[in-house]
Amino acid sequence: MSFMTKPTVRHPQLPVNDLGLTVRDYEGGMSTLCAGCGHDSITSAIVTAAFELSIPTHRFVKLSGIGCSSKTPAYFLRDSHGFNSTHGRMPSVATGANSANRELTYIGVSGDGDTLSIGMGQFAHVIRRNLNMLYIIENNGVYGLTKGQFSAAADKGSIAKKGEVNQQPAIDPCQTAIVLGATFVARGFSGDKDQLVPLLKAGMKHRGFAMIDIISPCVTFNDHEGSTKSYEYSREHFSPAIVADFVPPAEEIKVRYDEGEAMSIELHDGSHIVLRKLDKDFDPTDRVSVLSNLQEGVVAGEITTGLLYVDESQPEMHELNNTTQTPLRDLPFDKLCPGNDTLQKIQARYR
Ligand SMILES: Cc1ncc(C[n+]2csc(CCOP(=O)(O)OP(=O)(O)O)c2C)c(N)n1
Ligand code: SF4
Ligand SMILES: [Mg+2]
Repeated sequence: MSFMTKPTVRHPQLPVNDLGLTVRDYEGGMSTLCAGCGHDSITSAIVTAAFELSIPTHRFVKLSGIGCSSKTPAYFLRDSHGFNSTHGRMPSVATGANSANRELTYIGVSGDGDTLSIGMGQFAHVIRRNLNMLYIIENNGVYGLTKGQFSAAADKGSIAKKGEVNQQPAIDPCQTAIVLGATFVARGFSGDKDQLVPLLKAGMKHRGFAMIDIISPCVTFNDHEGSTKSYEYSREHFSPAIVADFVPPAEEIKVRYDEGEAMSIELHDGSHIVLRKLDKDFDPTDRVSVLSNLQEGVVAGEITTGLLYVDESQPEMHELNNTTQTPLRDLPFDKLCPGNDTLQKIQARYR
């Protein structure tokens, strides 16, 4: 139960991070999701990533829409700021919060329905603004919370639990995000924490909009034979294009890779993402070739995973708008408020 506090007893040997915090400090309330739901595995990966990055818990903001996926921010980072908004409208709330304080780390959790159905308009515009946030889609191909209707991410031909066949093609969030101009696009699988944690860390550290589409099976409504978002199907068709390692600024990149098989991308804070290419022709900085590679994967029925596209050069929303570096709460009141005379003049224009 999310309203029940987990016991805070800690094993004395539990490792601590650079802040002296344990992984328990990054957890949240008890999950109320179905046992085995992929979303709980993603929660666990978020907790690990935040702990390993040693970001103070009160410097996070977690935001969501509506759905089983959107409930999950209650299960991690109990001491951070949070806002559970309305269905498909999380990007507006994230934009408002980030406008007021650019210094915090923003994590948005959404579902495939929340993003690709009702929230598609908001999704497009938050990408276009390059809002500095990590946007996670917990993608199970169904509306889990409302009992298993097909979402816009359900593949054509996918079979529902009661036998209905989906006739419409799926919207691929990764291809869509790249076409709309997203500057960091990745895909993972809830059942592969080793791949997911470095992707989440890199996404939290990317300057700009980072989207991770995470295949997250719904064990109650979409984990049967014929579903293309089940554990079995995902494991069989999993095709990593790239393996990502996250290296913090102070750490030396020790691991050596064969030339042509690895590339290192420096993030704005000096940390690196080291990418081991499994397919020599895959270049995550070349938009056109990434899109054609993803499309080939769709035709072959494969789920291409890893860091698919990254561009560290684009300005994020505050840089585009030349807004103040200082969070609004720290600005002197006379700088924030234009004063009574100015407000009267503005109001007079509308009379
Ligand atoms: C405006 C509005 N329309 C419809 C709903 C009903 N509704 C609640 S959750 C949901 C779909 C959730 O699906 P998804 O985002 O994929 O999350 P999941 O439960 O699968 O994790 C819908 C249609 C709502 N809450 N608000
Ligand atoms: S209904 Fe599906 S998505 Fe929702 S908690 Fe249960 S398994 Fe997870
Ligand atoms: Mg869903």
